[in-house]
Amino acid sequence: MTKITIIGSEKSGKTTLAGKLGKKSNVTDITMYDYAKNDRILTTIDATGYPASVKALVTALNLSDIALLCIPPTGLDPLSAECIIALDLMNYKHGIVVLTKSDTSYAIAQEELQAKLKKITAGTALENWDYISVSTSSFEGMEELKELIFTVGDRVAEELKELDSLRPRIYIDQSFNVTGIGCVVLGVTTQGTINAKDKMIAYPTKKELEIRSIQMHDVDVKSAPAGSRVGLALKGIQSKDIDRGFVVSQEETVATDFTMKCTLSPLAKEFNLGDMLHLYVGLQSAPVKVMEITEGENKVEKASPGKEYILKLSGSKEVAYSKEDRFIFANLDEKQRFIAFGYEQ
Ligand SMILES: Nc1nc2c(ncn2[C@@H]2O[C@H](COP(=O)(O)OP(=O)(O)O)[C@@H](O)[C@H]2O)c(=O)[nH]1
Ligand SMILES: [Mg+2]
Repeated sequence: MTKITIIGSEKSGKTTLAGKLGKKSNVTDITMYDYAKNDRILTTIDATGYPASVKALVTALNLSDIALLCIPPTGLDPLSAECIIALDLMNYKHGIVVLTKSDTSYAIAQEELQAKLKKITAGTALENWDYISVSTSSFEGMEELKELIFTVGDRVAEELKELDSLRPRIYIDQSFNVTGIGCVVLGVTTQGTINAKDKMIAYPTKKELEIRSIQMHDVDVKSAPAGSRVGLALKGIQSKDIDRGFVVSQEETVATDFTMKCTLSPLAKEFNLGDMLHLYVGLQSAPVKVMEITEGENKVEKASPGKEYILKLSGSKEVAYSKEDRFIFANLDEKQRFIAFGYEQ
């Protein structure tokens, strides 16, 4: 099972490409496309809510293992630059840079674009990503792209195996009521193995539940390993009590205020004490106010690009997370919105 997200700037060919990789299944601010052939299952997400919504981008990426960054022949623009900064702050390890609309360009120009992008992304999370030129009009590169996705997918599958034995966690992205079955949720097991009859808890509200049954790609299964996209019928909870962003797990921390060790992107704008930021963890987001900024031993008034700080942040929305979760921060008032990553202290 391979899960990818297609991102990039507007009109870079994302939606057209997603439509060539699978069958459209549901639409919110992220649109999913499914493909299944033999033992190859691919879920493609088009982060349709982006660029209006930063959350749509982070949600899509956190539901996937591989990112496809689409760059058209016109090259980088502020939105694709913002995507690169987001991927780097998320330390997004697996991805492919897709040079789209190759039918409207020349081989030499594509080579130059690739060289330029390699230079720009040196030292970032995108450093070792593969590059491929594709056209959804002439179909150039389309078969190679599918092969490449599954090759990278095999690498991801190996890594996910190591997460099987950890305690199970599921990021929930949809919940609804099915007549005769009850509460059904869709989501991704980010670590651990889940089994039918497992008793778990929905965070942040801490409601107990039991997994009645598990489906993977519409097929009933008894258990699902780390990295699976699953549909779960749940017992003991109603669909109105669980929503996008919830974490189903056995133990999470729930908080509204945070003390975070944060690293600002070198490409971020500075921010000040008292500013409102947005934090993102898993599929959740929350506005938080910067209450204290500490640099080394000293309390300071502002945080500057490329530096590390301890931040005290205060919000009012409950967020569920675990110690090892990487938080991403955005300042929605800036043009380039992604500014930092951090870990709870
Ligand atoms: N010539 C050419 N046009 C393309 C290709 N892919 C997409 N387009 C066109 O580019 C425009 C934007 O595509 P779309 O998929 O909506 O881009 P998005 O905004 O990134 O989702 C549309 O008019 C597409 O028909 C391609 O490979 N070749
Ligand atoms: Mg689109």
